[in-house]
Amino acid sequence: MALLPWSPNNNVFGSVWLTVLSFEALLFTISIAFILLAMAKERTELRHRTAAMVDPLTGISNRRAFLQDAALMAKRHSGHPRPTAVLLIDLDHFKSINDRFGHALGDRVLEIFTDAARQSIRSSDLIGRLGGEEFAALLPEVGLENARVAAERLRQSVAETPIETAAGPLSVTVSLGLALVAPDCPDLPTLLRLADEALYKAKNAGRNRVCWA
Ligand code: GH3
Ligand code: MG
Ligand code: MG
Repeated sequence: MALLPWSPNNNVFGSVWLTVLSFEALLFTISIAFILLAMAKERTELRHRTAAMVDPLTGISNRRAFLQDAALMAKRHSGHPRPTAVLLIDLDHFKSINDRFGHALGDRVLEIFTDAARQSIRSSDLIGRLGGEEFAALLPEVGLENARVAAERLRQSVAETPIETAAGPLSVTVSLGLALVAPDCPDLPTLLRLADEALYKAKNAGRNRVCWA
């Protein structure tokens, strides 16, 4: 108020400046309200988008997000001299773990497995939970030998890390199917099908092993 021009009749409330100032304050309040509303809407949208893409138990990509990101990544790395690999991973006899130790421990096994899997691959590789106790990873530019090493590292780290339960340590194993982009560059669905066939082989051969297409 001290900075406002002096009003001759000294009637502050009748001054046009007060009207201007009040109008400005009103505009300011309305703008802030709109900005806050827009921010809240954006946060809600982000939360919904994340919920649609992230598996709530393990915090990694769900099936939809994995398939979407993997298709993009496989395409981006196609033509590279070192091929891209797909790994399908399935926990062995998981139903029996649930049956013997309860669903809550089963959930914990899935979380512990996810941590082990993330540590066995590069941070630039993709990993996702396809559903239940089945997971997939996309390893771009690895080649067969490195992909086998990564798969074997993961298999071993799960097998060698028993999970503490009230009834004592529980040993968990996984079976893995591995497929590589062939020179004729098949698409992701073909790669996943090949990896699934390899996983089936690993299960039939006695589980706790890596097989490749
Ligand atoms: P295999 O070695 O042949 O893979 O046998 P499996 O018992 O692992 O496979 P199966 O498909 O028979 O059983 C999978 C089980 O996984 C059945 C289902 O109840 C359980 N499951 C699926 N999702 C979840 C989950 O989010 N949490 C828990 N605790 N269990 C789950
Ligand atoms: Mg299983
Ligand atoms: Mg399964």
